[in-house]
Amino acid sequence: MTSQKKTYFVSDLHLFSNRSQEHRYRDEILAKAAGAERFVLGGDIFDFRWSTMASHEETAARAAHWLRELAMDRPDCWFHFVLGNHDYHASFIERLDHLRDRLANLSWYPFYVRLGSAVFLHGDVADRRMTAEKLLDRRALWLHKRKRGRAASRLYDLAVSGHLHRPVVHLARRKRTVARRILRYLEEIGEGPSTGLRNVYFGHTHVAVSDYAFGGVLFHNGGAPIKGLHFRILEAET
Ligand SMILES: [Mn+2]
Repeated sequence: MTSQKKTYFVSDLHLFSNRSQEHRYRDEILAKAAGAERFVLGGDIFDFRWSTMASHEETAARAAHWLRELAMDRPDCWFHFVLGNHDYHASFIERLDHLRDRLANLSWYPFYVRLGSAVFLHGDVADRRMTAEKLLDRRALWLHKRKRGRAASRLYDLAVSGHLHRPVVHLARRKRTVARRILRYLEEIGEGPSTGLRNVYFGHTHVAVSDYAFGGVLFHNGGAPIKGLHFRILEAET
């Protein structure tokens, strides 16, 4: 891999929610994109569920603006935008085709993107045993999901600042379960190890994982830029 051919992966920025510390990493994202061939944004980049904006329309407009600015600032980098559950909102999805048509370096995908020997996906497929069809059904629940109110949001922030949401027990077992479910899904959609799959990059769980081997594939997760959690921008092997 030459220095001009780098691919980066980031997920779970949860922009527009109180808990996001995306601003601490903005410069790093821009700097890495400057030297990269590709940058995969792996879902929950924007958070419609916990947005502090007045309406979904405003969140969608700001999300589109953020994406457009990023792509225009770094025209030599191709941005692959994969939706997560928190940005799988109708008001935003409506804008994505328009955005892609106007920008030369943006693609978007509802569930995953395959680049060479790697798959990039959000990871909510690992919430339970899931097929592609079940994932579609579950995601449909997010399309018109209402914003959470201010009180719920405040309680959530308190939980976050108290680290109550921190993943705790049986982490090793959890990691294996997540890897197994993702792999089963990938096999079902025809992207399994027999097709040359070597690396899987995912988010959603907010638990940083690197080089976790399962079923002949390596799994990686950059975590999330939320207080108390580990986060990093991953360089991907494709
Ligand atoms: Mn998620």
